[in-house]
Amino acid sequence: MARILITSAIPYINGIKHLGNLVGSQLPADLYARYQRGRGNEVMFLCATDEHGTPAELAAAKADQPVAEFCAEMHAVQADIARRFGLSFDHFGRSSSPQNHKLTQHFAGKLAEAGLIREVSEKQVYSNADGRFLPDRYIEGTCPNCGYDKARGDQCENCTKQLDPTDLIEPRSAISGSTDLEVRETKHLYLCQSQLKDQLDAWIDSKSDWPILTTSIAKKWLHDGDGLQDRGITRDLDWGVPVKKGDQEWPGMEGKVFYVWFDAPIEYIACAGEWAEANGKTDADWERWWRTDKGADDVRYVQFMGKDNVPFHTLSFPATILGSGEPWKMVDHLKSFNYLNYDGGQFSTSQGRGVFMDQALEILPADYWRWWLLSHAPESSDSEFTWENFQQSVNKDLADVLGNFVSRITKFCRSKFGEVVPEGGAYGEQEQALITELTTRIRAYEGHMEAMEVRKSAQELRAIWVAGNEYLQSAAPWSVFKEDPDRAAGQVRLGLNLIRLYAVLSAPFIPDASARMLDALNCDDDSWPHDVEAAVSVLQPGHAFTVPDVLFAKITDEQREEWQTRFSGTRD
Ligand code: B3M
Ligand code: ZN
Repeated sequence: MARILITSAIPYINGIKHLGNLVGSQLPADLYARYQRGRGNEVMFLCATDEHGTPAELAAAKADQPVAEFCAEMHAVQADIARRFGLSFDHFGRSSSPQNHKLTQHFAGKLAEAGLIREVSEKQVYSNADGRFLPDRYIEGTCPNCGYDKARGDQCENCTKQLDPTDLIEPRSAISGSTDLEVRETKHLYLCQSQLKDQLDAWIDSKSDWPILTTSIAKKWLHDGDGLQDRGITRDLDWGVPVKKGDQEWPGMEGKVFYVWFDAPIEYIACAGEWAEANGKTDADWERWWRTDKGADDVRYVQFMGKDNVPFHTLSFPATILGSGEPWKMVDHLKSFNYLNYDGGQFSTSQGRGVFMDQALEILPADYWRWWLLSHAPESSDSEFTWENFQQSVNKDLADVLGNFVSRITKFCRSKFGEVVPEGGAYGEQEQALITELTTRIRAYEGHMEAMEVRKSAQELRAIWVAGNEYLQSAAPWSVFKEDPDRAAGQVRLGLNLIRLYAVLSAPFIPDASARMLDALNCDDDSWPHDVEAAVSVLQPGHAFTVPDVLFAKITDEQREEWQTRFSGTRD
């Protein structure tokens, strides 16, 4: 049994995620986790909310809530939606957890001991009224370019000009509105990534099986221009992990927190500690996933993320781990995704454009979305969600191909033999041919799933469903029954067994429908079909079942048009 550690990029806390976010990390990670569990491997699948940084503070301010309270509430909301989408995390943690505070400070201490952190003096805007330094986007004023009076310190939203806070005319604090601002000198910590350049380069070179999308991004940051730059890892915010060296104070760093991108990936590790605490486990139980000196040397670690997150996972986070000099498990395979667009434009959280996870579930159950998103995952290039395409895939693949197969065979059986697997009828040549075809296809499906080729896996799965339909069409038990009921009984028995086979193979994509199929078959044997011949004989003559309700309803043109209109604008 292999041991597989899987993490998905951890979603920002600032709001409910859209379908583009979902398909770029959490959903394919879930597909892989479910598949590996289905194969009988030991899986640890971790995700969390990313709760620090300016976006969290701003979202809380907008919601008029203290940030800790906002994060706790939004975490519960995101956890609930994730559960309803069937995301089978072993733990859904929080980057604001005590475990992550401690581990982040631990890493900073180790990096400092290794001489990999330096202090830098910078000039920054201080608000006397607020008693704090202001990050760029907390400063507002009039744009020197277009005169817009709500331009932010980093950019003018009206004319898009990039700004420095000192460019603004009549700058004021976005928190209090105070104009009592001054420029002060302040110290920040920088992680000396440049010193780790050769080590990182060698590490990336050792990953010959990584997708080009991943390695090219890493190599670009390593080699382009002046090469890998040192990064500021502290910020002047209230909310975050306080800057400490292990459990020691850090002189000069009082009132500062670590930069969100420093602590967020560390949460992958801390999350395992949260999992242990939540489940009454010991430190050894989580360390066997993360410490190569404590059992993790035989773990395969796979990360899933959108392409914009690749630099942080191929350079910054590995720099933290390598620089610590400690034996932490590093990523073995990194699967990254392009973007999913929405109906001729982009999904946008800030503009509320597209379909968000909660809204999707108001319209249709998770499996409909899971199937469409995964079978159209933006792998080799960006892809696009359109309502026409969604309607077409759901109606064809799920309703016509899979749903219809299940309904036809169970109903035919009920009408001729009752709700039990019929006796008699040995499998003949046609059945053997189907078993041979399925064997080839299932091995191909496994290959694609192992390689995390999401679209190819979906295509192969669909072909497996189609093969069953074609068999049924040409075997035609409804005609055969009149002449040779015994042979028809064998065909029906095979058909019923195929439903079980499909339930097992399809579970990573459409877990609810799979469970309903097994339920209708009154069967809890969900073992993987290593031997297809044996797999289509699991349900024996005399085994009782029930005809399930319609597995997938078709999307009507009226529904499609209604949703198209409803989601054409922006949310809120
Ligand atoms: N929260 C960005 C994102 O959701 C960021 C990922 C962190 S992964 C450690 O795309
Ligand atoms: Zn402007």
